[in-house]
Amino acid sequence: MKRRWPAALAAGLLVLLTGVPAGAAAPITTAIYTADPAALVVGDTLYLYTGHDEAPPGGTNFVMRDWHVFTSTDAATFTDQGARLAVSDFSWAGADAWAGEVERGANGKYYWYVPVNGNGAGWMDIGVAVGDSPLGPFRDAKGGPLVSDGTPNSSPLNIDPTVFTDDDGQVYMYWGSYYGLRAARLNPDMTSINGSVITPSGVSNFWEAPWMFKRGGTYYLAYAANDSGCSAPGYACIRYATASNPLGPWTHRGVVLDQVTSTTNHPAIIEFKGQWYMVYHNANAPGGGNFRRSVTLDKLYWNADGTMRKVVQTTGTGPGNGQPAGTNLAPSAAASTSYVSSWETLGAINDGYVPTGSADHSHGAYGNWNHQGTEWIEYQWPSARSVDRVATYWFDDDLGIDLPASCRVQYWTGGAYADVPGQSACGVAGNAYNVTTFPAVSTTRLRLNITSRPGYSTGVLEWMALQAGTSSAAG
Ligand code: FUB
Repeated sequence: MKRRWPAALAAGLLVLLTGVPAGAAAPITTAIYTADPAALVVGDTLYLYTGHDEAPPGGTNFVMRDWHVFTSTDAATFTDQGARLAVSDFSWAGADAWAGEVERGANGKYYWYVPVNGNGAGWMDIGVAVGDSPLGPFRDAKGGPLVSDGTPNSSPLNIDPTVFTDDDGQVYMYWGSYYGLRAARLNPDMTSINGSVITPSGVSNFWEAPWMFKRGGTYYLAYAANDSGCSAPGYACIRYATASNPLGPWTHRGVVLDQVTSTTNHPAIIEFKGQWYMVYHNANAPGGGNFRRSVTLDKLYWNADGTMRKVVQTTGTGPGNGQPAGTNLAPSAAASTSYVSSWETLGAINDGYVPTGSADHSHGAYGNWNHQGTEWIEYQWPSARSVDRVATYWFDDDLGIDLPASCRVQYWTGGAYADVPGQSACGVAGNAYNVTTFPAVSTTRLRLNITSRPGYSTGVLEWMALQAGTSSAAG
């Protein structure tokens, strides 16, 4: 057995947190502790391959012996298919079932790449198991490590493989930790490296946990970073980079997930049934902690320029604080306005946050102080959307911004703005979602005209545009 990763480094650990903050995402299970998700879609099923935290309460190091598979057909309810791979399946390893990923080979078999603490010289190694289906059964595909400390130009810590198959069939693997990102081509056998291990460039502040995917013609690499620009000391955030070549050079694009309640974090980003998701872990399950983590997921939205919006960590349990049910089309729209104060944030109105009250400025707010009279906010989509209600959560700072006197919903007819016909009263209550309903309109632009009370300006914390005919928050 080789040496263990010291706890303080393993988790970047300086602080133990077990509290569950309001607004934190719900775990896929509370029956066991799970970590380090990888996601795969096969047919109509979303598979999550996770680590399994078994540290005792108050434990100060990872106890991880096996990996579980969870399945879902709606990305809301997950079934634990049990432990489908274990350290004991690798005769040459003895501990530490850390973060793995499954990829389908050209031969139709499923390859599960995992870091384990091998019995030979060095530290963590990467092994690979193979199975005939996404649920296995899996067996060691190689009889020894695919990557070890003996691999030329390997990472200072050979963990966290992410495996990606390009459109031309070439398979790539990225991996590493301790700021040591590495990449290589795999051979068609999926169990050997083709050529040299490279050190990719441009992946700013890389710490560990890479996740590679492609959207359109662009390659994306999300990864855990732990720099002071994104997280408290000892905690990770998730940054990402893009490239036009699968081996880089990469261009850093920013933070896609803020720090969570566990010191570590580990992303998987995937499209399932037309919706993108960020799958990650935190310490939010009852009794959770840095070594008793839980996997969760939240919706991920894109900007028109191909950048990712920062993921909003939600309860995942449906509407909260009076939030109306239904598919909210606002996060996928581009927002604009007649005027926003330079210190306020227009993007707050469609970030999906559930305000705790009209003074809740914690996720920013749209505000137009010191303008008075009528101003507007607007959503625009690249193609027409069918909307039959909006819900407005007003911002009121008890200073210059107050609840409005009135409001009106308008839509773009193709040549001009017009009041949405048949709309119900446009509510101006504080501390609540004000829902305005109307017969469905199909439009590329929706506008909210807001008229202030005399002497005040107006503001909005959240403006939902609900897809016609939807009533489920999961939509
Ligand atoms: O779960 C053990 C390690 O912690 C993983 O390999 C890292 O990604 C971090 O989540």
